[in-house]
Amino acid sequence: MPTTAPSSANFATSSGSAKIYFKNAVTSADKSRASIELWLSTGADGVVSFQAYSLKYLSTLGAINAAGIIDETGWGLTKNLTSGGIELGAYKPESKTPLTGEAKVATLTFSLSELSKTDGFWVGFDRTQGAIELGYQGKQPVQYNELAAPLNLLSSGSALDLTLYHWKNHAIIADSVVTIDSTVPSKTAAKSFLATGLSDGSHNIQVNATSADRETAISLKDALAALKLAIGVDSINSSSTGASNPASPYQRAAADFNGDGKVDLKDALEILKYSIGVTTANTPRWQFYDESEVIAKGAKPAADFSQAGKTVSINADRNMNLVAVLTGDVDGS
Ligand SMILES: [Ca+2]
Ligand SMILES: [Ca+2]
Repeated sequence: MPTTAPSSANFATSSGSAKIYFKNAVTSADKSRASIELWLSTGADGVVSFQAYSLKYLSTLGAINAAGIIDETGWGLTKNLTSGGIELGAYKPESKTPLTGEAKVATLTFSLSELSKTDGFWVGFDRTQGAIELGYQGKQPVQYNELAAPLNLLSSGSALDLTLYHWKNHAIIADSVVTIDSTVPSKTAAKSFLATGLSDGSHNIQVNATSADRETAISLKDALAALKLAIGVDSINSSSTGASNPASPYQRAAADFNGDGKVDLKDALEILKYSIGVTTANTPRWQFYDESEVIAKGAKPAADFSQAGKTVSINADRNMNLVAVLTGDVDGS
């Protein structure tokens, strides 16, 4: 199960900044093995050496073994494993160029004992045990000896992978501002939002889109569609074919322009005003609904994740799809 990597430190270098951090912590399902990667973000200067004398793995029982430290950088990696501590040193061979960008320094792999599973197992930098040092070509090395709290690999929590898509054309929406318990999740290659290391229990998810395209999406057709819904005609003409189709729950949500929970003539009138450029009390707003919400016939979805967000219970890794609705854009054009 992946976790967050809270243990990291920033270095000020002569021409920028560098960072050392953990990522990609994985604990096997039976909690018998754990691994974590140590990464370096080099900043503007090329790094030629790396030394850490303060890397610790901590167990109340001392029943942990380091199964291996694997150098994947192409550099020589020296290592010294002591009881509960790991010293790492990496040096650039003459044939190699300085490290720039993001570089994986090492993968640390641990076998875990039965007892450590209940008592916990930690890996991190012990700030009392010495510095981390980054060496730069022709420049003074920089040191850092304060790091965030160690990472408990056995309390790694759950991951939430959140995908947002438009209700009509199913286009993925990736420019939204997503927060989970006030933390911004990372964006994946698939344009979803991934939060990891979530503890069991309730979490607040907020989604607020910043997407443009509001003016052009809202036209007279939307005002007419809202008008039909307001007078009880539960069908809407397709923006592309003109065919009359039953209104979808998301169209009802889009038609409630003033957000008072019902679709009436006030909404139709405001959408009409907006479409012709008259100032309105309400403006188009993106709303997001859980795809799995059960919606009664003729109703609209109720749980909007925009603004204050919604509370979701998370007890295992899960994917969640949220359907995006732009208020006022009733036909989804
Ligand atoms: Ca309304
Ligand atoms: Ca429209």
